[in-house]
Amino acid sequence: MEKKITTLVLVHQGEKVLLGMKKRGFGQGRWNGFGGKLHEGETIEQAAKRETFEEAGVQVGELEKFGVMDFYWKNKPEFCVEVNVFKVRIFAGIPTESEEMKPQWFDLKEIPYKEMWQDDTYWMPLFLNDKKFKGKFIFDDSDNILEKELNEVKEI
Ligand code: 6U4
Repeated sequence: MEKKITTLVLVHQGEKVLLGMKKRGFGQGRWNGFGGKLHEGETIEQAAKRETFEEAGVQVGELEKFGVMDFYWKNKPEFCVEVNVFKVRIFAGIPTESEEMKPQWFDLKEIPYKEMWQDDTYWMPLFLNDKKFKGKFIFDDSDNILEKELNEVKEI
């Protein structure tokens, strides 16, 4: 099994959330939080902070872990992406476009689900209501969801 451990950071302040348009690589063309793979020797939290700074130019405060999900593709059964989702409420700096991401604030009523990973439709409402979750999703070759499992949990 080839498992890719990744991080995903969403800055959530009151009625708005900071997302970034992914300009290249995995998930290109979709709005998402900031994050990526771990560098050698890094903890998941260190990687989450580093990626958020590299991609959006902001230094984040305390990270709260909100979810862990495993993503599989039906035609690539040996491959799995684990996404560790964090919420950040405090940050320093001005969100700034990078080579990888174009950051933008979204009102909670205007989250662009049609231009996001399909799984976001399911877990984002939990996340925005401060609920923690664990999940597993299986996609087809076009990243449409074939199977899903998503559960609210007390602790991650
Ligand atoms: P590099 O090393 O820059 O080529 P890149 O192609 O940018 O990597 P990666 O793997 O570092 O991508 O990061 C992928 C990002 O996408 C992580 O923040 C996790 C996130 N992600 C992956 N699958 C997702 C999914 N189904 N739903 C979601 N986020 C996902 O909301």
